[in-house]
Amino acid sequence: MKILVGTSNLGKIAEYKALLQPHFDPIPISDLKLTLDVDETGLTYEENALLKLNYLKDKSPIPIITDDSGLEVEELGGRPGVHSARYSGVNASDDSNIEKLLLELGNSQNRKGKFVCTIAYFNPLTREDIIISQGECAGEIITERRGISGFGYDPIFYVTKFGKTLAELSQVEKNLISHRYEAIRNLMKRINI
Ligand code: ITT
Repeated sequence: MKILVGTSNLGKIAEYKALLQPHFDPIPISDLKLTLDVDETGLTYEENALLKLNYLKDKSPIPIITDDSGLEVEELGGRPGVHSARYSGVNASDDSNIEKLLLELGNSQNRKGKFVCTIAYFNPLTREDIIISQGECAGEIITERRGISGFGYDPIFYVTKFGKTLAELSQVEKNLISHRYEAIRNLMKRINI
């Protein structure tokens, strides 16, 4: 079954392509000539995932998933959190976001952090209730970038179990442990796949 992956983030699209197969055939919004013009004004991941879902809900003839995700750093009281994408300003890049985070964290000893992903799912064919699912991935923020794969904060997010940052893992390895993987797994259970 086809599924619309409601994101304009190319890194997320690549991961969802792998995570959703073989159960779903993931379709990017550009294939349906759609864009995601949504102001992410929500205070929680769920609110933002729902803002994106509701924007696409009546435009898509096929099931849709949207997500809102972010990095929560313990020492920073959970920041950047829902503001992760635009942490360093409206024209933020992955690089400028990392730069700001490393500056803020400085030499702090507590470098624990976690990625959180909240998915919203709706099937316009059955019109059953929207399903929300969540996943998390724990790690530590290192002081320098390592690795080139993935996206966002991956180069500074160290996963003890692998002894590597997420950007040093292959996509297959990241997809075995990531917050997005866990959220998808929880979603699949809810829709009996
Ligand atoms: P869409 O709203 O179009 O989906 P976005 O990038 O704005 O794209 P979010 O609002 O959910 O998406 O922001 C998530 C940000 O959190 C993302 O831009 C990264 O900076 C960070 N992030 C989320 N998941 C990540 C991951 O797996 N690896 C690294 N950084 C991640």
